[in-house]
Amino acid sequence: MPAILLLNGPNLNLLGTREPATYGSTTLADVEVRSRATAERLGHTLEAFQSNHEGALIDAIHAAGKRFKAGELLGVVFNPGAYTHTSVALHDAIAGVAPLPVIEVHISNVHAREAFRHHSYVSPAAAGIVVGFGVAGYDLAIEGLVRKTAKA
Ligand code: CA2
Repeated sequence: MPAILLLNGPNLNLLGTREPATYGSTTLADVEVRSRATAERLGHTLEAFQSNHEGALIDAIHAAGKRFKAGELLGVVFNPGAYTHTSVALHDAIAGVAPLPVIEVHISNVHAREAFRHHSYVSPAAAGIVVGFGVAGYDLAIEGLVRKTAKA
């Protein structure tokens, strides 16, 4: 069974250590453990990568595209953090490896926050979007990815 890649962008390594009112008190390590359990329950392995660097995230998406082509990867669950609202380069990276399915996740409801969080450069290239369910959104995104890619 192909693997699922869980990708997290800038500052998400701080999850569970600050701003609990917005992001909760679960750490990124906890999220990765829970996501792995969800993926395995659905018959997939999970690989996790976090970076604070835009180029490293782009490289990870390019590598995921190659592995998707080789049949080794089902898709990507991606929280691009603040790069969501700034990065044409991430948009182009995801569009450039189509049809690799990328599910965009946001822990908080970005639409209920500051106006600068309302626009996403990633969303037009994403296969699906999960917003505002707290860290449970990662599990919902894994489930959505598996359902979306299920062979009839
Ligand atoms: O709601 C989300 O998941 C976000 O992608 C999180 C980003 C934010 O810039 C987006 O607008 C929405 C911020 C990630 C920073 O995470 C932290 C977690 C704990 C403490 C400090 C930062």
